[in-house]
Amino acid sequence: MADVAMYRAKREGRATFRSFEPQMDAELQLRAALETAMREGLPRGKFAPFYQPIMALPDNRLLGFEVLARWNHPERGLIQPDNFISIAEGCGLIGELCYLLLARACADARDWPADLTLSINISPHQLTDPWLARRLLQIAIAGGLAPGRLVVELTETSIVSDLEGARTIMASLQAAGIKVALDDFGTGYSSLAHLRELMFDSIKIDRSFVRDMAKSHDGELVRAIIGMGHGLGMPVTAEGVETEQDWSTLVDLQCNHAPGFLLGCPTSAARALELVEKYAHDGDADVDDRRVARGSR
Ligand code: G
Ligand code: G
Ligand code: MN
Repeated sequence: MADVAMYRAKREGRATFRSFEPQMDAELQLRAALETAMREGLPRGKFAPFYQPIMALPDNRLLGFEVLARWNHPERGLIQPDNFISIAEGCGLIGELCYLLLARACADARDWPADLTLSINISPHQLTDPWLARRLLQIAIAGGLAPGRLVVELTETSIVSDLEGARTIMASLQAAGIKVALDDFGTGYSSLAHLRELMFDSIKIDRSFVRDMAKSHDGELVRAIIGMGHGLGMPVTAEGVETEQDWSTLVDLQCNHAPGFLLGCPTSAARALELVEKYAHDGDADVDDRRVARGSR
């Protein structure tokens, strides 16, 4: 309980003195209620994967999907992960959530072409789980997903908090053929030493760099990260492509992969399947237009 007061004091500056206040009490009660609801909802299928398409540039081929957790709360409706991931981490449910989502995602992916990838997010807390790599592999195989189609996303922050754990887990994952991506690159305690020591299969540039590419020197940083990734033999993903301008800049910079609201928002399994079918059959009209427009430049 005192943790909340301490964290809040930290957030608001070290000199701040905080005691329990009615508002904080409400915050605690909400957290406790969500935790209880989560324990009940997890085994009852209330957590579902949403899917955000990841496209290959420059031709906008559908490469696969990132799995993003959604909670179908009986009273509160669809809850976004920012509101429950930290609770799941705090009460030790994050691993179970991850495994459940992966199992469901493998089942959904059975209806997709066999070359599409599935990317899942791994929380820093999971790096201490010695069974992580084995469980992920088991679930993928049981679900009919070839390990080479699974991409595990680790954030820089999680690597910094446990470099040795990250190294061990990456080695096990990669030995099994599972790919490992460095997520949110540029926002954690970035260190090039991590890129030297850990052989990631790809780098995902954090969307904060992509957002301001046109307005600031972030564009140069994106260019440099892409160059660095390619120099190391890794494809580079740019997160958060929201405008046509972002898209064409990234094509010019030879960025390899991109998710973003321009290309598709996180969506249900049913809508993801529609998307898969649309791309498999006739491609996307908007994308074709864009390709034509670029070709005639
Ligand atoms: O889905 P959204 O689109 O709102 O996700 C918000 C944040 O929550 C992102 O940083 C994303 O990585 C994280 N997130 C979403 N789903 C999961 C999950 O299953 N596990 C973990 N650890 N993080 C997730
Ligand atoms: O890297 P991470 O796992 O944090 O990324 C997933 C998060 O990014 C999810 O919250 C997803 O909804 C969000 N996201 C994906 N594409 C875009 C985009 O184009 N713009 C913004 N603002 N957020 C995006
Ligand atoms: Mn991610």
